[in-house]
Amino acid sequence: MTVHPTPADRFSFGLWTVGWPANDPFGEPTRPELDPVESVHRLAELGAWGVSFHDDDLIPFGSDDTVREERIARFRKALDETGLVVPMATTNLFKHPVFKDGGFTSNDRGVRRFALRKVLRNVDLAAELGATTYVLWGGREGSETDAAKDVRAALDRYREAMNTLTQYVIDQGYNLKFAIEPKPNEPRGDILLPTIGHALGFISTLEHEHLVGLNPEVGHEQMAGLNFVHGISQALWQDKLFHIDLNGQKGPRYDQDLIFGHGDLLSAFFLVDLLEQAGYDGPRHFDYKPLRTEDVDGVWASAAANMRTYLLLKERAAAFRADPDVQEALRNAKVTELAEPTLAPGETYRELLAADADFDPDAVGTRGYGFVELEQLAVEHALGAR
Ligand SMILES: [Mn+2]
Repeated sequence: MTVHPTPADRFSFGLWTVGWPANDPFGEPTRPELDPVESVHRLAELGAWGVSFHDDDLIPFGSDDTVREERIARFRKALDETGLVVPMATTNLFKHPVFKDGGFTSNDRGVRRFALRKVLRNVDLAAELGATTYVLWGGREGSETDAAKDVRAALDRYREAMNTLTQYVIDQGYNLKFAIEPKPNEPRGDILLPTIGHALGFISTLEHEHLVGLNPEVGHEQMAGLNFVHGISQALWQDKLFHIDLNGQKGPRYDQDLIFGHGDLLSAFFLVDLLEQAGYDGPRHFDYKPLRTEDVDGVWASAAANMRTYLLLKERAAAFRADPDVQEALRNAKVTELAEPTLAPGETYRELLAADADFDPDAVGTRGYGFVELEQLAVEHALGAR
């Protein structure tokens, strides 16, 4: 099937994804470093719409102002030449040894102050480049030992950081929202705000709650054995899906960052179905790692594979929804009946209690729901068999 990504599909990639030189904890890089300018041009040629970055992806840590301005100017020129946009930016608060006990929640107050300054500085650049989402992945915010981290105090400091950042954005008049990216572990033994649910609970305690949402990643929830489609559904339900990281993962193990769909394919099918049905209009952002076995050509093949897989699943999900057999199966399974309120308009709990005689639990208990037939229809559409 021919599918061609276009900017209207709103596909975006982190500079650190295609640019990963494939070093891992056990081995050296297998590919050369990529120039961000080259990445911008190649992604645009492949039909991508946007590119995102950590401050350090663009401007090496510790650069002086001259180098900083020169790097930004080159990047901006590449954006102008290609029409690629910057929908999102983020901060590297995990690579330098200073962040070994975290950024916003390091036990060392001086580190916390340094981390906040690093984020504030890059928030200015993000706004300057037109980003509307600022992602915070707190990979080092956590611990390996319960003795060494007062988690309640750490959450106080996390909240203090978020309140400071949102106040800054309000005072500067930036059109920028923050998106927290949960992850259960890796690189820390246990990371704070480990799942979508933990992060949603935390966000509800913030001063400027409306400016803070989520950037959930497929693999991160699946590392915790959780259902990503359910998590995204709740994030959408609470109007907190500000951004999304698409990739693949094979169950609870290390963070694999596979190509989207190269993990749990059926979950990917239902995820695309959900995003398209719900009218999610944010970036379809890929946060993956091209396999360490691949050369530079393989990097671009993998970038294209992410977008192609999304578009194929989108086409398959649309066929699933349009199939009259599916629509009938959805009705038989009472999926559509769930949208009907449990109480009638104006009905009171007294009337509800009095309605006891209308319902025969034994008779209703014998009825099958037909969920298997419905799921099989989904599998057959996903396989292109219908
Ligand atoms: Mn990941």
